[in-house]
Amino acid sequence: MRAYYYDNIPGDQRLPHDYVPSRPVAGETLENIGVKYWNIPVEGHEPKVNALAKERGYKNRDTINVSKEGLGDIYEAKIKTFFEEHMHEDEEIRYILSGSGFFDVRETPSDEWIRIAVESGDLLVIPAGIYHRFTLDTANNIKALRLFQDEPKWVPYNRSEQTDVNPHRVQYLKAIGVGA
Ligand code: KMT
Ligand code: NI
Repeated sequence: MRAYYYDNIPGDQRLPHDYVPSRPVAGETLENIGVKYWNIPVEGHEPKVNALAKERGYKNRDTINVSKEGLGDIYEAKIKTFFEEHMHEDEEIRYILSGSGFFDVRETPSDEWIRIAVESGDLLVIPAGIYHRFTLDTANNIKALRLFQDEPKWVPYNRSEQTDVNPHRVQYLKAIGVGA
């Protein structure tokens, strides 16, 4: 995992978009915005992932293969929706089994994008209420375990005036010490 501020230069979302020189983001900064991270080597990962899932109450899981081969007809549409800025009312938990990609999370109150480059062995928890998006990188494939607290549901709410007042968003801001 490597985190840095996204340069916001228009162009291919799959490119790194690292500033020159790079503006790295420290683990503490991610912690402050509620993003959690572990590295669990893929070889022999199961007991460790299971223990973490138990401890944090992740009762359900599935795997997703984001690639042309893995998604077939819905590939282009999925790539588009993954990259729309959105939030969820639950945590988004991803353990990367192979491949790589970028999760972008909004830092508040700066409203800057922080790009988190993930690869196999990375386990990322994106808190409920944070604005974020996902893209493949130029290698064009990632396989991930998706863990869920409850039913395997995944409802993205695209950022809008409504999501700004969504109770999960408001609660998130309160939890990170921003806003009321
Ligand atoms: C998501 O929710 O954005 C995804 O599932 C993206 C693929 S998981 C690496
Ligand atoms: Ni999401």
